[in-house]
Amino acid sequence: MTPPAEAAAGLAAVKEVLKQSVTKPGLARAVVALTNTNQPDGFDCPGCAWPDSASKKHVDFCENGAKAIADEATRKRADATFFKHSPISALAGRTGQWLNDQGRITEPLVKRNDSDRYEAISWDDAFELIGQELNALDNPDQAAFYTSGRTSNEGAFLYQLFVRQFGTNNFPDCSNLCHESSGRGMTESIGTGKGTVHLEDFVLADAIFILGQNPGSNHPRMLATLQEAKRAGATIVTVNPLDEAGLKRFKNPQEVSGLLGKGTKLSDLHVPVRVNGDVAFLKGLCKAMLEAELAVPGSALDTEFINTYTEGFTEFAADIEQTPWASIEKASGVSRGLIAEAAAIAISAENTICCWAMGLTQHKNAVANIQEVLNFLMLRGNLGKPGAGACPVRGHSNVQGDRTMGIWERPNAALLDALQAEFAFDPPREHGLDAIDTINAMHDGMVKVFIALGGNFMAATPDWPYTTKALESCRLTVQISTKLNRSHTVTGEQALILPALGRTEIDEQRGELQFVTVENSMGVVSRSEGKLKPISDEMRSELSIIAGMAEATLADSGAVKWSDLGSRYDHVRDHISRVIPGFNNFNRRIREAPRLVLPHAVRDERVFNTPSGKALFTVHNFDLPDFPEGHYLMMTIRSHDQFNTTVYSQNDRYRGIAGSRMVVFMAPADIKAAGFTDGQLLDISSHHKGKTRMMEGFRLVPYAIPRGCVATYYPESNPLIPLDHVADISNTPAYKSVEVSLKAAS
Ligand SMILES: Nc1nc2c(c(=O)[nH]1)N[C@H]1C(S)=C(S)[C@@H](COP(=O)(O)OP(=O)(O)OC[C@H]3O[C@@H](n4cnc5c(=O)[nH]c(N)nc54)[C@H](O)[C@@H]3O)O[C@H]1N2
Ligand SMILES: Nc1nc2c(c(=O)[nH]1)N[C@H]1C(S)=C(S)[C@@H](COP(=O)(O)OP(=O)(O)OC[C@H]3O[C@@H](n4cnc5c(=O)[nH]c(N)nc54)[C@H](O)[C@@H]3O)O[C@H]1N2
Ligand SMILES: [Mo]
Repeated sequence: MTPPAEAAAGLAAVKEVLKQSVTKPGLARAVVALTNTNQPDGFDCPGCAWPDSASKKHVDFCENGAKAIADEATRKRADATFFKHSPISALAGRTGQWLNDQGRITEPLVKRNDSDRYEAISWDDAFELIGQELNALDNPDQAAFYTSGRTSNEGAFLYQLFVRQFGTNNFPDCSNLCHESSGRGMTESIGTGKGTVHLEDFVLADAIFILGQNPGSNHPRMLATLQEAKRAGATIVTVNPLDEAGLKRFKNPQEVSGLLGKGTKLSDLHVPVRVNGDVAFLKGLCKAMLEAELAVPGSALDTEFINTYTEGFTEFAADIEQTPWASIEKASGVSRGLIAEAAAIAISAENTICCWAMGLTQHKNAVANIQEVLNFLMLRGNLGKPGAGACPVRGHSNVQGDRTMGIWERPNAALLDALQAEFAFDPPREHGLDAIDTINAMHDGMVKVFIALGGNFMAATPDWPYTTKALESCRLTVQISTKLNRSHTVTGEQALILPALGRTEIDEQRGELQFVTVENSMGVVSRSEGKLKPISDEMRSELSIIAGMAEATLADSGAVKWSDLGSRYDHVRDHISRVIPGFNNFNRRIREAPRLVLPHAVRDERVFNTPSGKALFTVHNFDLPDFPEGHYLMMTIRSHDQFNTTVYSQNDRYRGIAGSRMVVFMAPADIKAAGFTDGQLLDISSHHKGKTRMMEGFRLVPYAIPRGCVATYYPESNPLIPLDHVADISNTPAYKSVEVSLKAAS
């Protein structure tokens, strides 16, 4: 434990890039990879979904993008020989970090009935097994098809076509675990689930509120955008239980002053909200603005916008008026004075952007969080004008595109009609299972085949013992993966691992180089073409794997020749251009210009596609924290050295942690009150609906976090997360609102 950092990036980031690049892919491969990252003729960084810079830069990657690339570009191989010597039961005892460190999966593998080992299998036999098992089901709804957010647009489109032709909408995906609450809240309030800003809006913003997001670690390229915005005069407010280093100062590694100087101050006002205190805080913010308007009419609200474009304001204002300051302060943990300071910044700003991520979306009342952000923005007309808007910052690099392409368990009729017209089949109309419902369905024997296009479903989801049992109840589990992870150690009766090419790799099909496309967090589509030679000839592209599974399961039909679609991505794009809105003439346009901007009704035209055609003010209540003595609210967060379940090291540089991720952050005053000592080993129990889950061995770290709140790292603490503790409406696990108690390790 050392004191937390006061600034992000700088020389330390450059050193880390070099270290990772030399040790994993080697310098030569690393140079090819990094000079092609986020370049028009190169590939999209497989890290986060923050947009590339519009102006051409020679270097457009960050420390953590470089880590993700090095991790994929490694020359190390987990091949059949490795698996021969590694029974699955032994792998199950290893850490996620160790599993990932074994290298790339380089050939298809099978675990047969009653075997404890993976062994090599040919691609044809693997596809045949999948086809047989899928076709042996009583009905298509007995299979579920997971997607993680690295899949390309073309891969996602082909996958949903396969699955819908097979006959189900069971599409659990990482969105269900991530920004689902944003999508649901935004769609109801403003008629779109996508963010309403562009990268170019940031330099036009007067105020930027960043809520529940840690861009220094999870979207480091965003810091350069914030730096530009600051230089253009923006004021930044951060709302977060932790005063994250990355939001304090930024040392831009691409500027001499960033490497050697103090860097740029980013946050002007930090609001240390209690975990899950955001509804109360945002209501306080709105209350202060309404009070200012009452005192001096015309001073704080954009009444013209409210009257022309919204409905529900009267009920909203009445509810805010009735909400006492005392309960706002108590539930948010923020003083009225500090709320007033934040409100003053909002009122003096002509244009305000709100950015948010998992700190808002992973709570029981997460949809309410998002809708309160929209209420706040609407008060001053901050939707559909330059320099202002809602910016849900997406996680995986193509998670937004996967949804656009139809990876959704609740497809709308327009998509299904378009698929029907294009491919002449009857797509299933009933909604399918999301991630949490899939786990329950597997557990109860309703789903028997589980196929995952990327990701690490088992480790990313709550309640590992329950999820393990669910996966083990399947007849067949299939993981299409680049790297070994915990999900490969938890199998159905039979299991397959199918090795996929990654973003960084050359994808040649029938002698022709292929490229794919991705959509960033701001609705801009760009092409991505890998440049590295794959380390094994046995790895296949996601599209060709999907086509192989489909061909073995379904026959070709008039419009669909699977092997053609799996090897000619232009043909997939032709279908996309006719099925998905905004993609007309896709092949031509994506070749003519490096970026294709998708239309967006709110941003482009101030049109709100809600049933009434107006943006909706919504009313939400909040609970006062009322845990029994000795209980705390736990959030689970990412370190600086991981990408989701892929852990690169045991360190978290900005928070001053080295050597272990099994730590629990707690306020010094709470440590004292509980009679604990710094560095002590604790056991943590979570409590939900009468059920207790316990984990041993967390080291206690005193940290500046609001009282009554604690933090641990994801995914290590996922066994503590109750599966049935989810967000209302969006069904996203409340990973950041877990009631826990702590006791000295026995
Ligand atoms: N390097 C790297 N990049 C990543 C990822 C990664 O793991 N590593 N993951 C990718 C993915 S899929 C995603 S979704 C994003 C995640 O990006 P983030 O959302 O930034 O990640 P988290 O660490 O989950 O937590 C976000 C922040 O929310 C705060 N927080 C927690 N609870 C609350 C609350 O109740 N209220 C408020 N206001 N704040 C709260 C935490 O203190 C933390 O700073 O990043 C993406 N990019
Ligand atoms: N407690 C807690 N749990 C959480 C969260 C949290 O904040 N707290 N966050 C949630 C969020 S926001 C998310 S998005 C999920 C993430 O859930 P997932 O997306 O399921 O998990 P990842 O860790 O990103 O998946 C990593 C694996 O993907 C595979 N992979 C990587 N690249 C590729 C590729 O190009 N193709 C293929 N086919 N496979 C590839 C590799 O085998 C790697 O091991 O976790 C969720 N779980
Ligand atoms: Mo995510």
